Amino acid sequence: MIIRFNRVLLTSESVEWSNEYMTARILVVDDIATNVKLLEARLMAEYFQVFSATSGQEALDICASSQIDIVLLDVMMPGMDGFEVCRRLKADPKTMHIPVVMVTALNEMSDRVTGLEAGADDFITKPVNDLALITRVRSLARLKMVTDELRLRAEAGSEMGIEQMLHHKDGGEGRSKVLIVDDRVSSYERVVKTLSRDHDVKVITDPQEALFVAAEEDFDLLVVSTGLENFDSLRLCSQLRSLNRTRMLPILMVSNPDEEAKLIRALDMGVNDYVMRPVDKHELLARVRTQIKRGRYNAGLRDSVQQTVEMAIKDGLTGLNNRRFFDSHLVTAFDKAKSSGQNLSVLIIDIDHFKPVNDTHGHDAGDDVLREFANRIRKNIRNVDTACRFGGEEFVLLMPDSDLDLACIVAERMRKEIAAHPFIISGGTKQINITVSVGAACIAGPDDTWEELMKRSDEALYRAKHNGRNQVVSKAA
Ligand code: GH3
Ligand code: MG
Ligand code: MG
Repeated sequence: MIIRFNRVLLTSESVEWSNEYMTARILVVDDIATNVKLLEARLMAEYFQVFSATSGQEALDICASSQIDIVLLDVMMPGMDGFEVCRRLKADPKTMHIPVVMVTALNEMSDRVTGLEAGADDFITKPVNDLALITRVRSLARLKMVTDELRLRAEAGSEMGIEQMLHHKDGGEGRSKVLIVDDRVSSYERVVKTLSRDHDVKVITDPQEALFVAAEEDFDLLVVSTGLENFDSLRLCSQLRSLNRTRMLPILMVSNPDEEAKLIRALDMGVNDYVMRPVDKHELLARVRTQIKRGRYNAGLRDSVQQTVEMAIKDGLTGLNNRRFFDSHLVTAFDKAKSSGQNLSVLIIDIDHFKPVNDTHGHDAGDDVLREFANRIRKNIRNVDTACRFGGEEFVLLMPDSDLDLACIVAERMRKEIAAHPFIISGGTKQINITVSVGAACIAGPDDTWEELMKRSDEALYRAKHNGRNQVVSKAA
C-alpha cells in the first residue's frame, strides 16, 4: 500500500488540494539504536523515506544539509537533549519550517509543555501507538507541502530571501483573534478563561453561524469542540476547509479520549491540531500559540506569492495589466472567440503628442497623465473587457463579444471623455488638454489570426494619426 497524500496546487489566490501519491522524508532521532530501528520499520512500511541520527548534533547537521520534511525527536539524549535540538532547529531560519514531533518516554505534562515551548509541533509518547504515529506524520507532511510550495513560489518572484521577506511579520506574539465553537458552557468555559488572558476570544454556540462568522471576520485560529450536541463537528470542519475564505484558517479540536477515530478523520480532513479533555491549561496555550504562529507564517508567504503574481502581470505605474499579460491573454481570448463563434474586438489607444508633455512639464507630469488616463479607461469599460498598458503611452483594450460597431462606439465615448476634461498635473497646480487616437478592429471569419487582428488595429491607429489625430479609425478585414 502506498500512503495517499494530497498534493498541493497553487493558483494566485488559493492553495488547493488534489489527490496524488506522495511520500515524505522523515528524520528519526534517538540515541538508542533499537528505538530508531523500531520507528524506521513502521514508517518504511508506510513507504516514508527514513533517515536516522543518534545524537542531537547529527540531527542538526542532517537537517542543515538535506531536505527533511519531518523530524521525530527523542527527548532524553546524552549531551544535547531533544528540547535543545528543537530550539536550535526553530531558531534557524533555514530549518524553522520543518515540523518537529517530540517523542517522550513519559506521559509527563511538563515534558509536553517544555517541548511545545521549545517550538515542537507535536509530541507522541513511547510506546508509540502506530495509528497515532502515522496519522500525525501524514498530517504534518501534508501541511509542510503547503508551506514548501508557498516558499518556492514566494522565493521565485523575489530577489530577497524568504526569511528576509517575512522578517517584519508578526511571529505569533501579541494578541490574536480566536473563535471558539462549542455549544456546552461546561466545556467551553475553561477554554475561554485560559485563552482570554492572551487573546481576543469569541464564542459561538451555533456551528452554522460560526461558519459565516469565520468566513467574514479575520480570525487567527478556530477552536472546535468535538462534543457539539446538535451538530457534527467534522461536518463543520469539512465546510471550513471547502470555503475559500476559511480554507487555510488553523483549526484546533478539543476532543475526548474515547473519540480517537473521529480525531483521526478530522486530522485527515486538514484539522491542524487537537487537545484532549480534561484540557491542560499550559498545553492548550502552547498549542494555540504554535498554530497561530504557523498560520501567520503561511499567510505571510501567501501574501508574497500574491504580490509576486501581481507584479508579473501588472503595470506598476497605472495598475493596468502589462504587455506580458496581454500577449498571453490575447491568444486565449482569440481562441475562445473563434471556437465559440463570438466576436472579439481590439482597440489600440495612443496618446497624441505625448512627448511634448514630458518635454514641457517634466516626466512626473507625464506620469500623472498616464495614471489619470488609465483611470478614465477603467471607468469606461465593462467587467469582461481587459485593459492593458501596451508600452509607453500606448494602451490596448480587448473586448469580448463585441462587433466593430460596438467597439467604435466605446472608442468614441472614450476619446470624447479624454478630450473634454483637462488632466490635472504637477500636484494640482496645472491642467493640460490631452487627446487620443484609436485604432479599432474585430475578429473576422474562421481564417483570421490574432496576429492579423492586431495588425489591422495597428494600421487603423496609423490612419487615425495620419488623418490628424484625436479620432477613431476602424479597419475591417
Ligand atoms: P504621437 O501623437 O505620434 O503618438 O506622438 P507622441 O509624442 O505621443 O509619441 P512618441 O512615440 O514620439 O513619444 C512617446 C513618448 O512617451 C516618449 C516617451 O518619453 C514617453 N513615455 C513613454 N513611457 C513613459 C512613461 O512611463 N512616463 C512618461 N512620463 N513618459 C513616457
Ligand atoms: Mg534517549
Ligand atoms: Mg503617442
